[in-house]
Amino acid sequence: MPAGNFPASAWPPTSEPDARIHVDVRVDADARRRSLAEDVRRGLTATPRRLPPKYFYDASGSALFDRITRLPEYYLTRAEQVILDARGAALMRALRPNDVVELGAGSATKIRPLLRAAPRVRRYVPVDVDETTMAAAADVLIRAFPALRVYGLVGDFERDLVHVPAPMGRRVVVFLGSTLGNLEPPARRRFLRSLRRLLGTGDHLLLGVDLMKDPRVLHAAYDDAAGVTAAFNRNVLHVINRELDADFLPDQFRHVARVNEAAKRVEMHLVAEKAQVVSVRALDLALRFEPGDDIWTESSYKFTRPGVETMLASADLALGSWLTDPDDRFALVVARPAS
Ligand code: AVJ
Repeated sequence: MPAGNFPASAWPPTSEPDARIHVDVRVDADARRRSLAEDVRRGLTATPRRLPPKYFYDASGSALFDRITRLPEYYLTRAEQVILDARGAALMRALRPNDVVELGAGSATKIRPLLRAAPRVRRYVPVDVDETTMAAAADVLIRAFPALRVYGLVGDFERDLVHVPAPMGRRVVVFLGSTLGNLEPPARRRFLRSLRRLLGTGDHLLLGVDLMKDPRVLHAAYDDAAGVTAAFNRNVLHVINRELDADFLPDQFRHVARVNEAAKRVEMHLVAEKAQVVSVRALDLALRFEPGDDIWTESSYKFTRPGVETMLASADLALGSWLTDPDDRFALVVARPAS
């Protein structure tokens, strides 16, 4: 490429922010620490003690989750990928989006083959809390798709969907990985209603959900033999130690995964093995734990087709297609506005 027409300072062009990438930061490290502080104070002074699962995902938590997705027991990611590989491209060709919004986009690897099958997509809107990962993903994507613009929204999908820009033509909102299952039913309904506001006539939602199944299979997926999920669970205590100047001894908490069949969810808990007093200095808070005391760190809800239909209806959404893997472990759901 000739550099002759550019002033020396504008070359090489890699030092310039690309005009096809725009990043809107709605939550920075400080805002995140404040919401962690509030959630830790509320959750750890309540009965039962609990912590929201979104704080697992700092750099080491995200790396641990990545390892989880490759564990033999953790079937979710592979089952979803089987469906995406077999049906994703045809689905995108049928939905013909111009605008793709992805919630919890991460490194945007699942979306690439879908974008390949949707040549009319002009804009990709990833929503994620991790700005660094998003910036790197945006860079890779605009190279792979020369006609694509990326409008990154750095934020919390439970709070910041109002900042998703107005649609640029026909829209598909993508929410994969059964992350929806981490929300308790009331929060899930609120979230789906705010998601519904992103959709108009002719737009669709592509949703990945893990299905209810044999409790032994579920239990193994959340209590793997190599102990990666245990480390992932304990990581939230490392996050609190670092961000809020606390002194949890994570190794003195036992990882417990419990299948609650009636509630159709897998719960993760951290159970104190020894008596301890933990100080959370940034909150001026002292917490006493006796052996057996429990912190409920995650619910991972498992779905059924009728359950999904009811849930969608409560957010004015209607089920379109229901695609599962050959073992019926996971479903890729296509939904559209019901009215
Ligand atoms: C990322 C929410 C889908 O609930 O299965 C993995 C997180 N927790 N192992 C899930 C998780 C324990 C995961 N999601």
